[in-house]
Amino acid sequence: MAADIIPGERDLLLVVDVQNDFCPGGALGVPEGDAVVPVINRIQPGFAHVVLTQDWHPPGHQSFASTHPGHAPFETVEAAYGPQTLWPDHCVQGTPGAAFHPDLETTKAEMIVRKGTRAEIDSYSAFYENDHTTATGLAGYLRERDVTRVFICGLATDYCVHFSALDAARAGFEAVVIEDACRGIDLEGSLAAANQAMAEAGVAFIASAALGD
Ligand code: VGL
Ligand code: ZN
Repeated sequence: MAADIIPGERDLLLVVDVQNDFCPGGALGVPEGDAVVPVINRIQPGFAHVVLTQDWHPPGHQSFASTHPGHAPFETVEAAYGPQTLWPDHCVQGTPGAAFHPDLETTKAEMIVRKGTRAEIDSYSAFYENDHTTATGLAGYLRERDVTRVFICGLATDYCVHFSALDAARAGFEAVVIEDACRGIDLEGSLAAANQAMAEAGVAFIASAALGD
């Protein structure tokens, strides 16, 4: 089948959080999370630019249920910047759980964005921390490199992929989610809500088969 989309010099592949802790057996394992690895490896050579993100929390991070006595994972608490879902301890800086999945091709990446690095604030998006004002620097990087369209894949569809796609669109980039290169957590309908929010924000959805190789 002929490819519908041939990525060019102004396109970038953003690979979100393909880390051991988000794969089955990890601290916050996403169902079939590891299934994205061969898909992402297959499409990477078609992109001139690849950036990876890595969830990278210090011990005792604000998003960990263990930091909030009396609270359990997947409950919600009120943080200074709004509601915060509490997670099992995950992606602790320098631990094996925070490492990329061992089969993920990482040599092509031009940059790795680490996020959620400050103890007091979470960051789902690759662009802004959850206060929606503290920038990671990724938007500036993309503008300086003349990138206009961002293809997004990885984990989890309803959290870090979702918020990265919304912020990419808000920052003025074309945002395209590669659906079969993502998997979601789906906490209380979060996947359907995320898909709706992305569609309303003008995010496009494609299958990896639509990309030229
Ligand atoms: C993520 C929950 C907590 C993600 C990161 O990568 O989607 N989800 N930290
Ligand atoms: Zn996290």
